[in-house]
Order: sequence, then structure tokens, then C-alpha cells
Amino acid sequence: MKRVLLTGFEPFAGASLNPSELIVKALAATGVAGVDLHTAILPVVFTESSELLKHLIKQHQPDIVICLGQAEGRKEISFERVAINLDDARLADNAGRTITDQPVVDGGHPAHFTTLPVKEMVAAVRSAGIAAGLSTTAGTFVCNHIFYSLQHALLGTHKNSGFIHVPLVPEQSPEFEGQPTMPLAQQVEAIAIAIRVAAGIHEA
Ligand code: PCA
Repeated sequence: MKRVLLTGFEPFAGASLNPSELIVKALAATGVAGVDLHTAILPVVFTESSELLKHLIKQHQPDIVICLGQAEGRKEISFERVAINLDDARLADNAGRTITDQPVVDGGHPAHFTTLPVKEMVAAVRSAGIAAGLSTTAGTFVCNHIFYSLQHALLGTHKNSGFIHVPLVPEQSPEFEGQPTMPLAQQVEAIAIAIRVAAGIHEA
């Protein structure tokens, strides 16, 4: 059975919730059939998030690592293809720091690609009737930071890892007027499917 580490993020920028945290907690409660699932919630703080992720990888020795984050404005489950070596925040992280124009890893490659089977994951989620797509930018805030740190940490290993951005949930509409949303239950189902595809056990 593949060991999977799944992470979400706490709320940030004054928001009351983060759907990525709710998805991770829902799947931690139910488990995902056929995989040995380990979960954690990361702080939306540049250095602390990546330090904690590296610690969790050491602790759990996962075969697969999938990190989730909220992407307001997106209407589909968004499978990120590329992480770039750039921290460039437009808003403060949850420690109050606004890091700009800094590499994620000094001397690291300019970018890393996902090592998840993202096209199969998109196809499987879509065939369950849930909106999904590929993305070529995870931005330059803490989500891209964690994605780049993850790919850098696992470089040269045979582990599969990557990042998925998720839409807002309808409960956030009052805070994010006019932005697209997707119900939490659909998001949870999509991520369970994605995990099972990554683990090679999705019966498509
Ligand atoms: N989304 C932010 C950081 C945490 C989160 O859930 C991002 O896209 O960078």
C-alpha cells in the first residue's frame, strides 16, 4: 500500500477558512481506500511551511506527497505543472512578512516540474463530473514556495509529488464577492480520486 502525505494550508490574508484545510481534515477522518494516508496542515508562512514539510517527509517517509492550497478566482480543481524558484509576495504571510524577489532555494534550479501524473488525474476527476484542469503557474506566494521546496527536497528520489490548487467553497462567497466556488463535498471527492490515481489504484 502506498504511503501518501497530504497537506493543506491554514486560512490567510484575514480569511475565515481555507478549503484546502477542510479537504485535508475530511479525508483524514474518512481515509482514502487503498492508501496509507498521512495528513498535516501547514502555516501560511514562507520559511516555517517548508521547514515543517521537510520534517513531515522525514517523519512519514511517504511514497507520494500532494500539497493543496486555495486559489481564489479559479473555478476548477487546478493541477499545477511547474514550481518556480521565486518568492515574491504581494501580501504579508501569516507571520506578517512580505518577502519579495527572493529565491525559494539559493542556487536551486529556476523551476521544477510536478512528478504527479497530472493529465491522468485531470481526466479521472473530470470523468467523475467535477471541473478540473492543468495550470502552469502556482503564483509566487506561499503555495508556489511549498511546491518548489517539495520538488527540490524530493529531486532524484523516485517519489511522486506535486501541488493542487482548489477553488473557494460557497461559504466564502460573502468574503469573496463574485468569485467562483465549488462545494466542499465535490472538492473532497476530487482530491480522493486524484490521490488514488497517483497511487495507481484508480479504476477508471
Ligand atoms: N493559498 C495561497 C497560500 C496558501 C493558500 O492556501 C497561495 O496560493 O499561495
